[in-house]
Amino acid sequence: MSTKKIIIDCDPGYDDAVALLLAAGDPSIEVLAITTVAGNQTIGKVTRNALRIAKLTGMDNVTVAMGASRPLLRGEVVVAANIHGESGLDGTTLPEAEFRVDPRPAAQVIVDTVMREPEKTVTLVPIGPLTNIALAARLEPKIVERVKEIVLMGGGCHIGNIRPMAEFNIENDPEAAHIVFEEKWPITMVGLDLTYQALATAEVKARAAQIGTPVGQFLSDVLEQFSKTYKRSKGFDEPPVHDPCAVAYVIDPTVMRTRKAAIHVEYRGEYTSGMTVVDLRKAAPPECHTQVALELDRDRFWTLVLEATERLAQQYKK
Ligand code: PIR
Ligand code: CA
Repeated sequence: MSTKKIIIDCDPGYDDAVALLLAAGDPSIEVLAITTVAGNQTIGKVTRNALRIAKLTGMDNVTVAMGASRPLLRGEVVVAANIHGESGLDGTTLPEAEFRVDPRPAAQVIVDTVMREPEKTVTLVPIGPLTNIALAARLEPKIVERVKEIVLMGGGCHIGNIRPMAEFNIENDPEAAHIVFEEKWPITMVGLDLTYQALATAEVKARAAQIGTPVGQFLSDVLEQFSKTYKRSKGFDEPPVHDPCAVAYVIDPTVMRTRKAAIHVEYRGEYTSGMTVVDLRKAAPPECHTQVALELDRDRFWTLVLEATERLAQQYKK
């Protein structure tokens, strides 16, 4: 099996943490870099969380680079403390880690990594606001041709979460999202239509609790905390665990049904700013470079997450 090389651009965050576990524990994935962006919490907090998760999962040697602290044009980042808490991972336990980040900004690390690796071998997996990815595309336009694909968590075709028609990651930096979607790289949008099928059910949480290792305990705590805050803040009985869905698609694209469709980001609308407008009226033309994920094989998805977590009982060695 050939490994898939990815850069995870994240804002951990409970579900980002699960995405990192899945990437660390799946044998088909090689994590080239973890880059951070302000989103669920401020940049300092999410970067600290990323470093600590990297330590827990044995990814100590993976480059971690800090990225944008605010959107391209909008004022401050709108954090999601109501969901992820003041720390971004409230109620969970992680090992302390030195604040050792790459001296380069995230966008530069993305550019350098994509330009260093052979053409069309690196997949970008953004699971936070798209600020770093937009900056990287402007810093070195050649990366657009050079990446294999982008598989992102964000947007949705029929629903929003932060606004009626806007999803949090897109709404936090709609101008950056617009830049990313208008570049002609292949994009798979794993949005809310898909992630609302990735619910942490009682059964999933029971299976996580049974793993019985430090990483298993962390996953279990994350899912329990996420359940509590999603119930309190949004009234959901079971929380949608968004971000690992994007990683799961990289591991095995057949774990979800996707459909090719033109996608544009609305960044000027009075009520629709941050909306991803997906054209599902008819079959997309062959040159269309975007697709949307629509239907998840839930069992296979959770098996990927749980088995990856189990593997991390041993140390991460790849
Ligand atoms: C999840 C997120 C933000 C706000 C809420 N309410 C829930 C984060 C997740 O980390 C995910 O990447 C995306 N944004 C889902 O909208
Ligand atoms: Ca996220």
